[in-house]
Amino acid sequence: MFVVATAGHVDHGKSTLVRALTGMEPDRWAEERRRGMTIDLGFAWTTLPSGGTIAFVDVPGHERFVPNMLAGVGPVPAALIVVAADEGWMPQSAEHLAALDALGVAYGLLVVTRADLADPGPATARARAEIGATSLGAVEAVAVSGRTGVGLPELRAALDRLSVRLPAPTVDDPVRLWVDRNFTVRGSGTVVTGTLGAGRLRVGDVLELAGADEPVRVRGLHSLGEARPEAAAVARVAVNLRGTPRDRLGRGDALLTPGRFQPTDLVDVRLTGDPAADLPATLTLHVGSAAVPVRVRPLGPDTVRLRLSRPLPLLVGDRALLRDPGRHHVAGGVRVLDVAPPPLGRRGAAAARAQVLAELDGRPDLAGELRRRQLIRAGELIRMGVPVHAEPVQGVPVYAGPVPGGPVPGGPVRGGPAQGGPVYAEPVAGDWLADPAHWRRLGEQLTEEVARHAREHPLEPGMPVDALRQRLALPDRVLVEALVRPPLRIHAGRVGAAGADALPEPVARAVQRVRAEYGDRPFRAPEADRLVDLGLGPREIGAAVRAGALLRLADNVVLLPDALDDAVRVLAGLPQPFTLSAARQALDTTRRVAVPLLELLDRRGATRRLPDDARIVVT
Ligand SMILES: Nc1nc2c(ncn2[C@@H]2O[C@H](COP(=O)(O)OP(=O)(O)OP(=O)(O)O)[C@@H](O)[C@H]2O)c(=O)[nH]1
Ligand SMILES: [Mg+2]
Repeated sequence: MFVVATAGHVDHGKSTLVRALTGMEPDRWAEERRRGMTIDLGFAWTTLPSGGTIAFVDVPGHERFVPNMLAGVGPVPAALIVVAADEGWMPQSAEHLAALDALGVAYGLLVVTRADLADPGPATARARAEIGATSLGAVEAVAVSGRTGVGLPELRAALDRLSVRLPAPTVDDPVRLWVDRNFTVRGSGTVVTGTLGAGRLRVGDVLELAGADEPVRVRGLHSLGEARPEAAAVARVAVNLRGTPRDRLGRGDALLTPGRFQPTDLVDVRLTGDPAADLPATLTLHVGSAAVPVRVRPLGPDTVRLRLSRPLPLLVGDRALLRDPGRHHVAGGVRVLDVAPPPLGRRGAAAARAQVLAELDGRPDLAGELRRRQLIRAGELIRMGVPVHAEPVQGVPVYAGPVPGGPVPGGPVRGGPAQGGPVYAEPVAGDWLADPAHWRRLGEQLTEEVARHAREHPLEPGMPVDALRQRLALPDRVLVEALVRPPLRIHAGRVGAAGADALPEPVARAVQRVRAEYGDRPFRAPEADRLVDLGLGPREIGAAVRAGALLRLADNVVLLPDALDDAVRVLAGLPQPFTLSAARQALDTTRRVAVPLLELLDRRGATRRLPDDARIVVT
């Protein structure tokens, strides 16, 4: 199917033309028919000589209804510009053309109507000149009369030629269906209609409604008046939603493929065309079928920041237009450069931002986004309209990880030039992507932080991962873990040099002294004041225990680590079972050591305590 919107001044014969071509009535309302004037969008379709189907979105020409006109043309890629031979170029001819130009519409035809009333020559010449200066460029022109039917066969043939020039629709792209109408069908519930510009809809699909938390489910689909299991772009569609009340959505809302869009109320854009130097501070942004008041903050010569009064599911590269509703004037076209721009807090930030924006053209650029954002989740980039799988990126290796938001359309998830598949940026951890230079710097910073921590806390076995995450201002622990490279390693939630749990020099010396003094009476523990003399406080003892250099039986009761095995050997030589007193004498020690030592052996299963408090060695 091929969808085309009409455009042109009031009463120039747009609806008459659609009626003549399709045999259908585009003016749906009684009031429209009574007043002989289109107020809201109309829809009709027919078959072309080639056999292809064409659907029309018929728009109102009256200046009061320009917002309705914009909701109709917003999602449609081709236009039928209608000019009456007897009236010629008029104000809304100009305003509609300016809107098409602002939206970047590149395909169209000029139809000079009412050719039975006047020579179509002058109107054709003027309109051609005006259209030639816009995104539409040189267009074919056909003179017709809706009254006599003259020129209609030529127009049908011209529409066929236009349809084959249109770019092939991207049916694998995510769906963003801008709603242009909603109504209720008895027995079925809420139905919304729109022009499906990309992607594919199926009965049973679950979609997101931008701005609402709950998903919506496609209960039924109609296209060209018939129920269908599936509709692929480009198409006019009517979508029956299961369980969604009609007042939940209307014109300007969008139905979305889940996980592929992130509604935003702050965007940086480039003004296209001939933007006025003194743009009003408040304008209306028209995109898709939506019209949203925005606050305009100038940044560079042709770049501005827009604060939307409600979030819209916008993508980098989207075309839109700004209109001054008071002055009936298209203030300019808009190309979205950034849908998640940084705040402009500090002094000079706006000027710096203008410089960044000067480099952007609205084409998604993965390497550039990574350079500017340094660290970002792949899913977030995809939701901005920046594919992480499109182009080989200089200096960014092949991505072999999962792509969030479901399978990537148009190719396998694993790929690379060797397999002829798409090329991906490689996540550094999870689905985090990093600018390679930034990632290298973070690695260096981590090494420095760990070294500094080791100097300042020599008794600790490395720096806690969470402390590192905070020092490096990283949003996720997995990033810290991914940055750790040998000789550093992660052990028990800390990052340190392998052997960072080895003993600091003074502690090692103190342990050496214990060994020298107590080696020949291994079950005698140094008294508390002796430990103090040796410089073994609780922290030093903790470090020595972690390093396996001392064995802690209780507070301030430590033995050399081999004492445990020796004790079992000695106790096994006693008549079984044996008492605490027998054990104490055999080990040549005091109750201070014997009690916790036997309890430790019990816990380890080397000895067992009997009901009468005697013990046996478990063999
Ligand atoms: N003689 C003659 N009259 C025409 C022709 N086309 C349209 N008209 C008349 O012009 C008037 C306006 O036609 P419409 O088709 O309603 O014009 P429109 O462009 O749809 O108007 P809006 O939707 O209000 O912008 C009607 O009275 C039509 O009968 C034509 O080719 N020849
Ligand atoms: Mg009309």
